[in-house]
Amino acid sequence: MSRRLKVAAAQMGPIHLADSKASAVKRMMTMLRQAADAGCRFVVFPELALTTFFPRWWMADQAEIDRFFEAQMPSPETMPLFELAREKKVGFYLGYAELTEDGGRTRRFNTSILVGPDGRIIGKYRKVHLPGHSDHLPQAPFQHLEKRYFEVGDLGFNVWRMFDEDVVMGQCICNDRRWPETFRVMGLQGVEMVALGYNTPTDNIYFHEPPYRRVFHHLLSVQANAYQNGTWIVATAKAGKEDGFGMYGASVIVAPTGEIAAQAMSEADEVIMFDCDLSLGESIRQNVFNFARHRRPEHYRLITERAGAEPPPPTRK
Ligand code: CDT
Repeated sequence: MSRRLKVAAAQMGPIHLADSKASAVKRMMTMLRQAADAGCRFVVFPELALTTFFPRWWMADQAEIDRFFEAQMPSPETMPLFELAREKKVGFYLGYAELTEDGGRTRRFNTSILVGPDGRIIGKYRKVHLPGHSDHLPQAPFQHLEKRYFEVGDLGFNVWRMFDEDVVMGQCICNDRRWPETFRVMGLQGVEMVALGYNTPTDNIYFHEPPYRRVFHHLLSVQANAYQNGTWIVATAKAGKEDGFGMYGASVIVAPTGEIAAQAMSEADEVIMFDCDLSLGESIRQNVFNFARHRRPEHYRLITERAGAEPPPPTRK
């Protein structure tokens, strides 16, 4: 019998600083209903889906920063989303800012969760590849302060079994998609589908890049990683202009062949869907990317031993 999972990427348009978490949840519920009514059983929402992309703002007051974080999940604001998903028997991925007490220490992570169709949290991921900077750059057109507001995730890249089909599901967040290690670690656990949410500014604050090239790099990353690991990838943006600061859309459902099965057309709330055949990745994982037969880990030691590049000494002084 064929194993299939109809999934949706529920792209969100902008969430402004003044918008409440409850209003974001209401928008997500509208999209979850739309996806469920069309037969989807899994919905992927964006990274930091409850608030504006707050790392663009420099804030010094910890109480002000913590307004963007959740100390519990489900939280009072997100509970209606969990209840609706349970009623519709739809699983989902949700990104949010997590605040947790750990041995008397308050810790903050950029986090995502997988929620099963029974409304229970199956798996948690804390973002490993935090982009941006931690210092104040008031001259920049906007900032990217993830390194200031979050710790590096401590849970690694895991996979979980989901749904009656026992889909091997993985998750990661935004900048993680640019790093092949993210997907290879999940690939080595037999991943069949990866859920990921993102917030990617249309402009680069470090050097000039035309916006089309930023979208190209996003698509290049998810398409290549889907193919090289024989996995479906559902990548969902928060997009549009938040208080005037642009983020691109281009949410996509990518097949294990690397081909785009569905792509968002807007930078607003938009649901895209695809009925994913889970056997599609098998021929790739059993042939060209049969890891057990073809990988040579004895030649990959530098990948875990070294973070930065160290070129050999120059030949000419
Ligand atoms: N949220 C997030 O991780 N954004 C980053 C911006 C980096 S700019 C190259 C991203 O990788 O999309």
